[in-house]
Amino acid sequence: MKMKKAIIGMLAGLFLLSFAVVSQAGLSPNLLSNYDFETTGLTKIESGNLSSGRWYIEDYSRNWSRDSYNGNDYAHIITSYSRHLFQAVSISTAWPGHTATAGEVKVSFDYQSYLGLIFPGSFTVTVYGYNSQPTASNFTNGIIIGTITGLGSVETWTNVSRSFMADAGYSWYVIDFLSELGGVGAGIRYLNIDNVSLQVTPIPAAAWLLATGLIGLVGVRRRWIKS
Ligand SMILES: [Ca+2]
Repeated sequence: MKMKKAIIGMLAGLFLLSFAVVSQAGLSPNLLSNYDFETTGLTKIESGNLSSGRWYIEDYSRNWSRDSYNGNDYAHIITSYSRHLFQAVSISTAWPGHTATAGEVKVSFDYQSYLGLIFPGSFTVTVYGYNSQPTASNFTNGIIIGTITGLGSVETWTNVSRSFMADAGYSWYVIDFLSELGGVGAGIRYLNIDNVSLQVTPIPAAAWLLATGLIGLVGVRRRWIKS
């Protein structure tokens, strides 16, 4: 009897532990590639599927580009037009062995800008979730997980960090920066973006296996007690 109680206690403990592992997995590492813009340029979007981990821009003359100051590279735009800078991320590619689940999605980035004094502009950051690979024609048609608006002009680099709740775990995410800089006559309007991160709540594959395995063990134990 003592033995049986000890085994039951041990199984219960492991069972609770497995759920603790699943629920306390925390946020993933940064899923974005070239998040600091130091390594590769920005790709002009074409038709077809978007590749995971690449910064895309549309095919315009006045557009986002990679700029540099004092040895630091960043994404830069100087225009009064609406222009997208975005990256698509496949969870399975960006972090093998993990699946994003319903829960926290965290965005962080640094920016520096002059958005216009007479006709002040703005920029918007949106995170989308997708259940399949996004394409060049639907990169802003995903399920909106969160939007950041109302960011003003800042002379010095400033960090913005926000967390959103996703209603489901998506297989793909898109983070999109949309410039809407101030109107003509408002002086020089520019926006710089650097050090972007996107993190999601993960479930490690090992934790799932442990949890399902232990559910199976509890079933065995029940049969053992009955007999
Ligand atoms: Ca940088």
